[in-house]
Amino acid sequence: MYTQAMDTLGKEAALAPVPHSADEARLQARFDARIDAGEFIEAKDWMPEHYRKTLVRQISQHAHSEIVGMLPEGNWVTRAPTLKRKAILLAKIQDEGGHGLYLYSAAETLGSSRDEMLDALHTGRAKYSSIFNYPTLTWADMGVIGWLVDGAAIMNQVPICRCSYAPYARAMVRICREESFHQRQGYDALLTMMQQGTEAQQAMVQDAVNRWWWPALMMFGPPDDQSPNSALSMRWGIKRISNDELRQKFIDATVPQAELLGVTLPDPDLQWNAERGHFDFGPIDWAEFWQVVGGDGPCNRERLGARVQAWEEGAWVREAALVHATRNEH
Ligand code: BYC
Repeated sequence: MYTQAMDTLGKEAALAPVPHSADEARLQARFDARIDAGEFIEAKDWMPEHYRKTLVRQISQHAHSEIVGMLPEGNWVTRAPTLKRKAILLAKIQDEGGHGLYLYSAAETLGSSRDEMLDALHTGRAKYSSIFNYPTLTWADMGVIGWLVDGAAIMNQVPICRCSYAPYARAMVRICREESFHQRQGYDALLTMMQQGTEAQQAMVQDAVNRWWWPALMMFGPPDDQSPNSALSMRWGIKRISNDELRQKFIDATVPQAELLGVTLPDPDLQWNAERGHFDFGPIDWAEFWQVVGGDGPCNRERLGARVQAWEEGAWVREAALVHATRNEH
């Protein structure tokens, strides 16, 4: 699997746009040398146009994921089982709003306005993580989102703290710290239900794990040999670890946690492979992934509809803020 992926990455890296002039070639060579030396790129530094575009795409999609990710959890704020769980859930959702703001700010340093990015989200041109197009049916889903979804997010995002684009890397440091709290609170909620709960509550946890396991594995993106953006993103130090490698690391870390929790993961092919030093796992339904990414998942319309409605209903706030800012100029 890995050899094939590396071959593909090599071929695609050759597709990097060629410089238009001798000047650009010189700047490009200097940029490549800085990347090779592990230096960070700042907003005012010269960068290839494709690097800028790739970053705006990834960072804005990441920001969209954070704010759309607030919606499935928002569904449970009024139904949290205790005051403590409600306070934790509210704090987590607020953190996610904050992550969205840091990330939109990081993308703005690349010359893309927040209005442009949000317009791309609202008109369906920009993606956000496939995971948030699944419904949250029971309270156990809040725990499983923390454990598996935030767990997958951390696995993917810790390497981004070393992303070559410094404003993104800096934003990720704080985000990852908060994500660790999110993951722990989810695991803690599930542990309480599994160890102190009724049989019905334990069954609810197992049902939530069954529904979220495969979509969580899809969060890491398509297999390396079907990932069109990976080659250049790896070359430029935007991505440090490939989609498949991160997915494998996540599975290896999560299986023992599931055992401790007392739940089974819904994959009959999941077993330790001593030769590879990793867990083997069954086939992922990539047709389902592409259907959800293409806008046709269980909750895509509902999620986008909620975002558009929030944008429209917030128009008066933006207008008032603009008028206030203009008055303060005088
Ligand atoms: N969902 O060439 P590839 C969180 C798209 S967690 C939807 O491998 P790339 C949170 C991809 O955009 C989630 N689309 O792409 C957690 C590309 O399409 P475009 C957010 C996906 O960018 C808890 C196409 O498929 N995390 O925030 O090299 C609570 C081909 O893929 C997905 C991040 O965004 C997907 N799962 O790698 C609240 C982390 N996977 O754009 C919030 C930063 C792939 O060419 N992002 N696609 O039209 C990344 O690390 C990378 O963008 C990815 C994809 C690994 C996700």
